[in-house]
Amino acid sequence: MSSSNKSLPYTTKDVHYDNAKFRHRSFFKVIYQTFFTSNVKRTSLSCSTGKFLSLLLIFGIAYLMLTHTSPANSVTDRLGKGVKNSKDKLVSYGGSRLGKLLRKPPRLPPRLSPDQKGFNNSSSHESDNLNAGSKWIARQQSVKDAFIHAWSGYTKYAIGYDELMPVSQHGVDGLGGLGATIVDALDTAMIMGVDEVVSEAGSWIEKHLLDRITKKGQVNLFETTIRVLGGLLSAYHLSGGEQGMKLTHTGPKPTVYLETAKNLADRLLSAFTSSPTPIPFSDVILHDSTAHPASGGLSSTSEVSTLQLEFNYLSAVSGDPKYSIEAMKVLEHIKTLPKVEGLVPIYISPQTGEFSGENIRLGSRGDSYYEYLIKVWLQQGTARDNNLTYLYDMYTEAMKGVRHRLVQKSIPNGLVFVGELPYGSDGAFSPKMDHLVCFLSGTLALGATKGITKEKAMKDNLLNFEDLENLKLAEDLAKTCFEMYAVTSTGLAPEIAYFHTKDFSEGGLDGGNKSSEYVKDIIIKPADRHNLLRPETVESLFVLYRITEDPKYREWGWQIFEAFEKYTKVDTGGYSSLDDVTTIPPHRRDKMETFFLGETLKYLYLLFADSSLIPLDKFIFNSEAHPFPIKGTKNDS
Ligand code: DMJ
Repeated sequence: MSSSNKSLPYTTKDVHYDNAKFRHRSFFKVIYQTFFTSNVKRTSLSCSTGKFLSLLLIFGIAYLMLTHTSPANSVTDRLGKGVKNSKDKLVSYGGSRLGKLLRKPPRLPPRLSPDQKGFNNSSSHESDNLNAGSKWIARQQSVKDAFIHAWSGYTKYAIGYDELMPVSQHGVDGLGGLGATIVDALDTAMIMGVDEVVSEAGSWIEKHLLDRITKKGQVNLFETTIRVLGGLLSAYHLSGGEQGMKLTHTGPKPTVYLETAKNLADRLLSAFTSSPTPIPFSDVILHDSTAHPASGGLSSTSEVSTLQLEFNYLSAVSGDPKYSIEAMKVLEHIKTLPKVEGLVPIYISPQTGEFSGENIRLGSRGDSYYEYLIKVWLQQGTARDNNLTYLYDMYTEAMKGVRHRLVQKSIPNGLVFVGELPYGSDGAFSPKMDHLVCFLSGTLALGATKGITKEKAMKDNLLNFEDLENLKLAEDLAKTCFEMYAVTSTGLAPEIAYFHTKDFSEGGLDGGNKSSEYVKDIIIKPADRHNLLRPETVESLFVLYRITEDPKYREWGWQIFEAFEKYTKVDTGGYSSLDDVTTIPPHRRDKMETFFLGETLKYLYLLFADSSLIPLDKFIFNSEAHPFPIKGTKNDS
């Protein structure tokens, strides 16, 4: 695939950007070069008509120079100053009416975000590359605009609350009241270079978060770890902590993020230490550092196994091993439990340490167990091969199990999907796939090449049979996840889809887009038609684009982004989840989930960015898209 990509219209190289093309040249240099370095021009100067026309041209240009006032700051700058939507991009250039008539917009370089600087265009198809590069830079800018619009709604109506209700213009504390949107969004703002948001979010954290942590009540261990602890830790690294990247020069000192993270984690540790087994309780009372099981007593398998990247990284940067030790006990314990070809039930008991029930799926409550097996191993970097190989083995076995037990193809058009075993290994297969399962495509690709491109991995002979199988499944699954969007009237995926198979069919429940080739393959039940602005598909498109360099993943991501813009954007600020993606106009649910800023927009931005921004062989993204450096790598991008 990747070798053939070389001849496609755009590859990662195409986003390389030759800033020299737009280097500033002075007015006099332009005139000099125009009239005294070209033979043709010299000839024209030698006849009197030519001289007259030349003088006219010089006066014309001089007139424009004098009447010209600089355009308002660049789009990037204006966005940084709070411009809220693309309509506001129409700016007045000033000057006289004649000037306006004569003047073309100056050919200025697009303002580059930190990541876009230093591109080096060495391709022979320079202008094609430049066009393709400009196209993706413009699209990246649109995602940044969307982020600023989302943030502006949140700050207007919900600052300090966990989430924004953009339609009713309220805030709501659905995650325990730690201002989750602020912490989840912070590193996205750093990556996008939106300094105003970095500074606003950073100072809110500095002023309020510690106080909230010491006073608030019940929080969910998993949600608080991936969103708040994860967000603080990546902000610590990206703002220069641990000699990290220093993507930003604004906001508080990195140690503010680290100290807040430590205080929070010290309280979260009670979920581990109060449990009679290595499986933590699901809920923590922050103000008194106590913990208890969820009602019903069980923890979700994905929740207890999706804490380790965060706790490991905190141990690494704080120098205190206690966080890592407690979190890793969970995986060491799960290693000893019986499984079905590496697949595990979605519930586990903190009281007994055993799995509970037989329901096996890679959707809700199961998903990130599989994600963290490989990511925690990858996080070890250079220490991978002498440490934690059991995680790699568990992952490899589980993915074989997925391919053997859970993967089927739809009819009539053969979309590859991952179904469920709700009654365990001996029960019937269910052709149900949560949108959440779409994370798997990216994880499979990452696990196969360990973050380098497929082309390089193939050239260096690094892919074994399992890797190739997993990569193939990753690509097939990404297609299916994309078609889950394309098959609906709105172009947005439902929360859950069913697939038409020889054993399962239900008429009249299609997504509404009759022109989709897959309208008969994908079944959407009325109760599953909502869309929560989830990230999993664009997350996988981002990873697959980085690994395969196939531009179709970028085009798919753009199509999804446009649908979000069209149907979920709320004019007054923010984006809203939807009740039904199969009807137009879709009814809005009035909720902007924190992961829309923390994950969805971040992954879209990175999908359109140069691959040197947060490279996948140097960073590992936690389940909420917060990047942590891989051990032993130097992150100087
Ligand atoms: C996020 O909070 C995380 O990605 C989590 O692991 C699963 N679900 C949501 C987004 O859909």
